[in-house]
Amino acid sequence: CGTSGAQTTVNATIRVTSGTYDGGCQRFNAGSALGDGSQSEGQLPVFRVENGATLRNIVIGTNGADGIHTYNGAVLDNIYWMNVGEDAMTIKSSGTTTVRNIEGYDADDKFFQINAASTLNVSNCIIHRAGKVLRQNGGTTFQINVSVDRCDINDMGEGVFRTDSSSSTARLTNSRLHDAGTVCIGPWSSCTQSG
Ligand code: DGU
Ligand code: CA
Ligand code: CA
Ligand code: CA
Repeated sequence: CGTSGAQTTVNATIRVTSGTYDGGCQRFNAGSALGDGSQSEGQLPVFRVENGATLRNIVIGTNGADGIHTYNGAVLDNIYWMNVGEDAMTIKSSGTTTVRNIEGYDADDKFFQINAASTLNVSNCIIHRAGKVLRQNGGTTFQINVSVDRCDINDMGEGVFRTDSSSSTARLTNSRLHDAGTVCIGPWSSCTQSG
């Protein structure tokens, strides 16, 4: 998807509860009812994807609000964030979230925010300008298992992976980093970079 697709304003979170929602590379801009894309907490997501459903071919425009939330697992494929809002994607409840073929810019703080014990597998991504690629919710000690493969990570203010949990694991493989800060921040049970 490029950034020149048809534009639509989203005034109520689009909920994807089964099957595949294919955005056809339209550009979805959050309306003010969802938030302003700043660092204020409590903004609403543009999309909420649940129960293993797939969200595909989406551009999130210059108001990203709270991005995409996943519940009980989800697949996100070919997503482009022109200007990440409060964060790009949040795992809200347990399950496996698979993210592939994504590109995102200008997350002031977090790109991926993980708020539940879960697995996140990311492949083929470009993340430019963020505080960090991933944050397990501050102060939480549940276990997450994260893999990031074949990504291009540029201009992180702080680093790549951050947790406060000594049971969580993270793996970064086959990726290119430039000004990406510290790869592993916090007491990860295991956190590795290879390839
Ligand atoms: O603990 O949960 O920043 O999901 C406080 C809150 C806060 C979250 C998180 C998020 O950490 O709102 O964006
Ligand atoms: Ca936040
Ligand atoms: Ca931003
Ligand atoms: Ca958020």
